[in-house]
Amino acid sequence: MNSKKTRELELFAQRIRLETVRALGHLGFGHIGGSMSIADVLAVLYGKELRHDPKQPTWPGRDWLILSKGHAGPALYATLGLRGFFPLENLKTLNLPATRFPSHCDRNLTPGIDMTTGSLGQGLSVALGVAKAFQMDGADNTVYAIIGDGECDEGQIWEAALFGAHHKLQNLIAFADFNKQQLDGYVKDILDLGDLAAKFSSFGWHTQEIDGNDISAIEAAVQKAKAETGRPHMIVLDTKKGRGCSFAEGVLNNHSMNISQEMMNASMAEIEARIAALEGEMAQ
Ligand SMILES: Cc1ncc(C[n+]2csc(CCOP(=O)(O)OP(=O)(O)O)c2C)c(N)n1
Repeated sequence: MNSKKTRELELFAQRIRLETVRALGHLGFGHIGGSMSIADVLAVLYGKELRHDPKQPTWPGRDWLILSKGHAGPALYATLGLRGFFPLENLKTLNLPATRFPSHCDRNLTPGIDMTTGSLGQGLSVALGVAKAFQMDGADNTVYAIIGDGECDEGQIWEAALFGAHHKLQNLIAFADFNKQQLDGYVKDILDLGDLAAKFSSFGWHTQEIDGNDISAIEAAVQKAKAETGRPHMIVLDTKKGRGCSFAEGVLNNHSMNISQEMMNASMAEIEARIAALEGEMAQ
């Protein structure tokens, strides 16, 4: 899928990265690694798949997104700001006193945030509960959830996995951001997940494993999930923590970093160059 739409989504993902680096850089620190790894899936959701209306954030007909790894809020705020839920300028208050943009997602503060998250392990259960409610109502809303790989060390994830398969919640599409790192090290060293996709399959989920920083692969996987009935969906995203941010990508200690003005400016210049190149390609 190398269509014009895919190019637009690639551009959107770069803009999400740009605004995330700007907001975190303005604050001077924050969760850069796990925000960057999900920029591509956010671009596909908010640029194409997720039914939403920025003017009515709680519109009953909307699809839901629960960002269970709530510390990656800055990437979701950048996405929502770019979609027009609120002025991007507001992200300059990120994590400051009285802000509507705390470091972790809060549904009572930020337009477009569907669940308050930050205590890992809870979001998938809530997403399945919402999906169950839509199923009982015969409603056609889809519930999306993004969980972390470190987060999969939580037992509650596996209770949720049982629940989703038992209730045949085909209206739930979850993504596991398999960036192989968590707060203070590699997931395999802290509590190894083994074959994550095989585990969800054995719990009865429809499961896919894809390059999670490849827009066209994400588009195709969501389409495939939507076509498969009778089971909840887990799309394991093989990603890089810090992806697309030169001071964070490939760095072990990139979970929450101090960010100097120089680091911010250098990273933003690189992302802006990528945006200009994509815009140039699209103009041809
Ligand atoms: C219940 C709970 N335990 C511990 C933490 C502290 N914590 C915050 S982020 C994090 C690592 C999460 O790793 P992962 O889910 O892989 O996120 P990513 O690497 O994608 O940012 C931990 C342990 C928490 N927020 N909630």
